[in-house]
Amino acid sequence: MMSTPMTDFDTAFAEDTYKGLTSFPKYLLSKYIYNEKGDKLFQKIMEMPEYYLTNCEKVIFEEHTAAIADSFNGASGFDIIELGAGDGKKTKILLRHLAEKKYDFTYQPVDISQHVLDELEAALADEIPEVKVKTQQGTYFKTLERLADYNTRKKIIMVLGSNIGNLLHKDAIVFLKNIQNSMSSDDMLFMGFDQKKHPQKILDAYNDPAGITEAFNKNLLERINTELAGNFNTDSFLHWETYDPESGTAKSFLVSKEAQEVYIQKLDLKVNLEAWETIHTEISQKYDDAVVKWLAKKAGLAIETAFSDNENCYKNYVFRK
Ligand code: AVJ
Repeated sequence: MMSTPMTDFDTAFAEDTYKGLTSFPKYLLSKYIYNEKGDKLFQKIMEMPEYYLTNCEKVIFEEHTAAIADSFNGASGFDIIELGAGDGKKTKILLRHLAEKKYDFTYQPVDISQHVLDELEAALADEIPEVKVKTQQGTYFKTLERLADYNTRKKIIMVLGSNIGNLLHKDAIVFLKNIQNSMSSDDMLFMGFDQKKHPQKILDAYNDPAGITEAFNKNLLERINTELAGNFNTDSFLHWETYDPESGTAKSFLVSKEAQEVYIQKLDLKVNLEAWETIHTEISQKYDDAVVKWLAKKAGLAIETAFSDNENCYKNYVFRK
């Protein structure tokens, strides 16, 4: 007899997990990696030598600080709205310059977590007290809508870290369109896109020998265990990374090393995995100018200029409506 599928879920995490593990092929959504432990593991990833993205973007900020500030064209004052600010390490380089040159601006980091914002605000008050900070707690798009309503100054919307790379192109276009909607003709979008490069360098960034990325990926299973009362044995899964140089898509998988049955109590769900069956967990898209131009166009945006490191490893693009 077929068991009745569950239809009422307590949380989006429960619902998305149910959907992903009853699909074929199986998948889980990478956004759920980021609980407290996932955040810490991502911090560690950003410090690994293999994870070149963070350093490349930092180099761009260091080497092109003045040119980036100039590109904002903000003589009559502007507000920097940063979506997903984190610890603001890279942004601080720019903020310091803007403060020194006495630009008339505010810095408005947006994050879902008030805790993250409080820490960032305290750090900025300590390190660059001249910067006017106005934290914005909330989801990206609710906040952007709110700001579009009452903010009359020029907005520079910043999204760093190639965070867009977790989205399939069709979802990236929706993401960009949402931002575009909140922009007036004077506003700008400043956004980081990791670039196509030697495939081995990409594979190494997502498959470090210390196993930090593996732990990060497996945190999805641990989160199911703790929040949904699952009994995944994380040792029975391999972390596996692929990169397709044609599409520019890096993909993370958890591969079941053996046939197994997992039970997730809060979903009342038995999950059967064959030996070597996969659970797809994350994409990390790599781009080139043509693809970025195409995505932007689809979203009603145009590339104004771009900043890059010497090896074109990573690029920050400036878009206008
Ligand atoms: C935060 C989405 C930019 O895909 O490069 C790092 C997340 N995953 N290592 C990325 C991540 C595995 C990261 N982003």
